[in-house]
Amino acid sequence: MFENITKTLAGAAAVAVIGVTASAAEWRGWNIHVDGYPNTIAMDKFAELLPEKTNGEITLQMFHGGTLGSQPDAVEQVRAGALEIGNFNLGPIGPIVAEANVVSLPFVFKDVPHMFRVLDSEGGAAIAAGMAAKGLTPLAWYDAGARSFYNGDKAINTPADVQGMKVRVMNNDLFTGMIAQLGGNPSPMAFAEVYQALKTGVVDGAENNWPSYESTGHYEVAGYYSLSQHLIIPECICINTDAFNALSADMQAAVSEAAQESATLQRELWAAREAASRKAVEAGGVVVNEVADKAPFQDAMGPVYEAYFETNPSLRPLVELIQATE
Ligand code: GTR
Repeated sequence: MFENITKTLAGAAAVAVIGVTASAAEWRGWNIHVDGYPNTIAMDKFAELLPEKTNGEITLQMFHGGTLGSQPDAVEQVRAGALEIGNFNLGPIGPIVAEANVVSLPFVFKDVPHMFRVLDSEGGAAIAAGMAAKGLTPLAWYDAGARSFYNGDKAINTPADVQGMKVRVMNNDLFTGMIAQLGGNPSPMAFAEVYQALKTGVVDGAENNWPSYESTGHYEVAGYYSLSQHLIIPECICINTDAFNALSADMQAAVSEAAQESATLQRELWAAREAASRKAVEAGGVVVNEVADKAPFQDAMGPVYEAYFETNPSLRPLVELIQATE
């Protein structure tokens, strides 16, 4: 009798445990940025909203500061389902998803509002579908501003100023092509290695937006920031496609809503941080150089576009759609 009760209790406990593990998903998320960065705060907000909106069925533990690996590695981990969530820049996704690579064509967007108008249109839908098919479903888009060149010893005003310079870029043939067309030597490298590379002269320069230039301390070792604004690349909150597809329609809606709210917050924080970062680096002695004429940089990008169209002939209409979007 006693033995039976014990068995029954043990069985009930086992069912309860199975019940909990089967319904509650514990996700893990990757982010490259430090504390206080807009994306870090917004990803924490996403992690806070998920259990609220899913009745505790989904929780997310965020790993900030790139502690779970470099961005190209993390992209692969989310694709494979080893991680569920990542805040990714679309630059390193381009080599995997041809549609997503359009946003990494230099000067393809006029400005950030233009980029968001495209993302909210059928162009964005095509990019999102391409990503989802490769295992990375974008839930919402983050702002990453415009990227400009910085280096240690001179302002950059024309492509001739880039001649012979070794410039760090993110992993993507479009970026190596871009630097090569300006006469420089491209050096693809993980984000975490750039500070040391600039400091020791392994590279002469790099390129990024105001907040990353500041948060990484790159401005301390590369004090000329030239506003070329050659790349405007969005970022995503991305989820492993299988993990997303396994959710009920209600849960998918809840997760998407949490991501949208996170993105709204990120974009507000981003606008404030861009201004604050510029002010901070200027106070730190950075020489900011307004590039008076960007046309020579744009004109030099012809071969980069041609190479892209040669590899991806079917994506010409997507690029034309972006260029035709007001
Ligand atoms: C930042 C971006 C990161 C990473 C980094 C880089 O602006 O937010 O995701 O792509 O640039 O240059 O590697």
